[in-house]
Parts: sequence; structure tokens; C-alpha cells
Amino acid sequence: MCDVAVVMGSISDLKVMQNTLDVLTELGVSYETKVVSAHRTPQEMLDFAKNAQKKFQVIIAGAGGAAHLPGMIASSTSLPVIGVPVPSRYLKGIDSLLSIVQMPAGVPVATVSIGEAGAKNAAILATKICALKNDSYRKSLNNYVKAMHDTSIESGEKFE
Ligand code: RP5
Repeated sequence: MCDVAVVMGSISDLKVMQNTLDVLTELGVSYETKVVSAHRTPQEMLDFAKNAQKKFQVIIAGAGGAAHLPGMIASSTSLPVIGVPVPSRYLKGIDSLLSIVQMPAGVPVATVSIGEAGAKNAAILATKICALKNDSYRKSLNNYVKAMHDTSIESGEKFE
């Protein structure tokens, strides 16, 4: 049993989605990855979404451009889905963001910000969901927050 599924529409999304994988690794959260596309491999996407509940607690889906992957997966599973808008070549990810965030009522996708920060936050949000039933993940999150706090204080002290 794995906790988080990290899926992306294309291997070209990995540059951004690697930030998600790195934070999950840092937090000690178990995950699996998969490239699956709403447009290029729709049947595989549906198969994944319909079976995801057997293995995972949360799905993180990253996609760019006409980014229908998170929403389509959300329509086919009762698991929470976190959508990461991947920056696109021509519209810089505004298209990705709007495609992911503007879901119709009844089919939520928890949408984070475009790019690297969003990819990292998706991992933290997924861990927070998993931590509801996992004390070890809760401790990891507390340590992560403390490290961020200490780094911020230390970097500020250099200017004093
Ligand atoms: C989307 O199209 C993917 O999520 C990716 O962000 C974008 C471009 O894909 P490639 O043409 O680089 O494979 O489906």
C-alpha cells in the first residue's frame, strides 16, 4: 500500500513535478509515479483513476496547457485530487491553471499555484491529508516547518 500517487500528463512535466517527488521523499512519504494523459492515453487514465482507491490515499496530478488530467481523474475517483498547473510554453501556465482550477460544482480539484512552488505545496498538502491517520507523517511535517522557520531566521540574521 502506497500513500500518494503522483501522475503527470507527459514526461516533459517531470522537470516541475520532480519538486513534488523531492518533498515527498524528504517527508518520508511513500509514493508511486505514473505518466498518463487525458488526451493521449484516455483509457489508461480512466483505468488508473478507477483502481486508485485500492492503493492510494491521495492523488497529485500535474499537467500543462489544456490540463484536463486532474479534473478527469477527479471525476472518476472518490480520492482527493490535488492539481499542479505546469508552466506551458506559450501561455506560461495561465492556461494550465485555469484548466485545472475552474471545475464545475461537485467535482473538486484542490489546485495549487503554477510551477515549482505549487509542485512543492502539492506534496505538503498531500502529506497533511495522509497525516490525519499517520503520526510519523505529522512529525515529519512539524520538522519540515521548524527547519523552514530556522532557515528563515538564520538568513535574516546575516543582514543584522
Ligand atoms: C500536457 O501537454 C502535458 O501535461 C504537458 O504539460 C503538455 C505538453 O506535453 P508534451 O507535448 O511536452 O508531451 O498534456
